[in-house]
Order: sequence, then structure tokens, then C-alpha cells
Amino acid sequence: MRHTFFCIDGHTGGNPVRLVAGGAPLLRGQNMAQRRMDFLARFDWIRTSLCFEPRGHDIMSGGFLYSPTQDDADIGILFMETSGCLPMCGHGSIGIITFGLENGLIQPRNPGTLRVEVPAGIIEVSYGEDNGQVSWVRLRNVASYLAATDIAIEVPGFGPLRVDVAYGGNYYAIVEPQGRYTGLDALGADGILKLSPIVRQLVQDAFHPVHPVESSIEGVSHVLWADAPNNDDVDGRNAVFYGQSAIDRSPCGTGTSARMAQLAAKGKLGQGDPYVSESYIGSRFVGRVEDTTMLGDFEAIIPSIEGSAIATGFNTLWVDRDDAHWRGFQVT
Ligand code: PYC
Repeated sequence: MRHTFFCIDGHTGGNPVRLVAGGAPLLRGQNMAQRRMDFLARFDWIRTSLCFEPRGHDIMSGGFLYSPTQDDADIGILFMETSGCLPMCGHGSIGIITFGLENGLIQPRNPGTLRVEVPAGIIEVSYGEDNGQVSWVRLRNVASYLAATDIAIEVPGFGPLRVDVAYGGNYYAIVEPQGRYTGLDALGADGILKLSPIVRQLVQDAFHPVHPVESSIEGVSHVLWADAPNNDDVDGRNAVFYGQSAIDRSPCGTGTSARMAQLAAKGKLGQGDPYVSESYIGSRFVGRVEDTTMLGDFEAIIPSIEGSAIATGFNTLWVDRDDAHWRGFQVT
């Protein structure tokens, strides 16, 4: 049996985005959070076959467009990546919205703006167009907050670290320079890939966050290594680790939102403040603290993230069940 998926491939700030424009399954659920759980229960092979080798790789991510469940939303997005189906993905949203608009798959009610339903909630989007191409996308993200501070862990062979956990659409363990972590350049990609799964596991063992409103969102999935800027026009650098072996090539929309929430909670960012975030490869998102709010009992911010995406081509992929590796595989 052969399944065919028509994809638009591209990247946001260097990180891959695969928009599955044809072949998405029909999902059950009253909202995108329930549809996410239905997809994971019944169709996760679509994610693994399109994200893992041989059709994808350790860093692959993307998603699907769905009709929204709420009358006032324009479109729904379900995200996929190597680690699962994220409640929210910033670079993925920017890419999916760009490719969806450029190819007529998203029809905005009011050109220039969109209300987008994602599993983590509603994101308000504005965008600019130039000759049929989307030149920028700004997301008003979901409420983001600092969930825990100063979690003490001991990383074997590396030493002690104190880590905060913040939410920006996913839960992030945030490591600031301290002790033997002197910054991204000294740690390098090898160090990030080696230490991050250990840090994530130690933080997971110490603290299990659950979203105050949407209980299907839980657990620390990503590690954000924060660093000082190395340019006057940047506010902070980061390297975000996800899945088994991925460093986000973009500045990570939900990671930057979590970082802004952490800084805001510590009085280092205020309402209206911009935050230019730079990735491991030097690509940038422009963040801003748009508003403050409450998320359950937590003080939270509404961050925005602006960036741009580039499509690199159409990609028609087959998944043939006679192939011994039809679900895809990862080499760890
Ligand atoms: O941009 O939010 C993001 C993201 C999450 C994982 C990789 N990128």
C-alpha cells in the first residue's frame, strides 16, 4: 500500500519546515489540542515517516493545515517534528503560514492578518507581502511564563548547573552561562548535543511542569542554552536542543518566548520591550513583550516573534508499506 504526501519544503532562519499540503489525515477532536492527541494515537507513523530518515533527518520539522474548529479563526495548524507533535512551534508557524499564503492554501478573511488555531491556543498573526511573496510574519504567541527557577542538577563529568524552566508554547530548561558553561562558542555543537539530553533528563526527573489551563501540555521537551549577544543589535543568543540530536538553526520562536518570559519575570524585560534573538547559526527573530496577563495562578507575558521563511521546493513523498523502513528510523 502506497501513501502519497505532497509537501512544500523550506526553512525559517535555517531550520527546516515541511508543510504537508496534501495527504493529511482527517482528525477527530473539538479543538486542535484534541486533534493533536488523535493524530498521535492513530497517525504518528505519518510524522515518523516524513520527519525521520530516509525522508527526513534529525532536525526535520513541519506540519499540516486544517480547517479551524473556532468560527473566528482563519486556519488551524498541527505541528510535527522528530520529538513529537509540539503544542506550538514558532519557526514552524512562520514557515507554514508563509508557504500556505504563497500557494493559496490559506485564504485570510482580512489580508495582512490571520487568527491561527494551534494546539496551545490561538495565535494572532500579521504579515507583509511583496510581489506574491511573504516577506515577514509576526506571531502574537500564547501566554508564556516562568514555571520554576534554580533547579539544581549535577551533570556527570561536567559539574553543577542551576536551571530555570519557562513556557513559551513548549516547556524549556534554560541554562545561562555559569560554572563550566561559559558560552555557546566554547561549548560548541558537539557539547550541546552531548550534554543536552542529560540536562533534559535531570530536569525532567526534578520537575514536571503541567500547563495551568491545557493539561495535555506537560513536561520539559527542549533545552535552551542562553548566551550574551556578540553584536550591539542583538539582545541574546541561544541554541535550542530538541528531539534526540537536533540544534535549532533558527532562534526558536517558542524558546525565545520562554526566554522573554523568564527575563520578564525577573524584571529584566518590561512591557513593550524588544528582544532580538540570535540563533546558533546567526539567524534572527525580533521578539517583543506585547502584554502581560495571568495564566492560571502565574504571571505571564504575551510575547510576539517576527521572522521570515523561504520555500525551497515541492516534494512529493511516498510511503510504501512494503518497505521494511516505511515508518522511518533514527540513528542514535
Ligand atoms: O521555533 O518554536 C520553535 C521551535 C521549536 C522547536 C524547534 N523550533
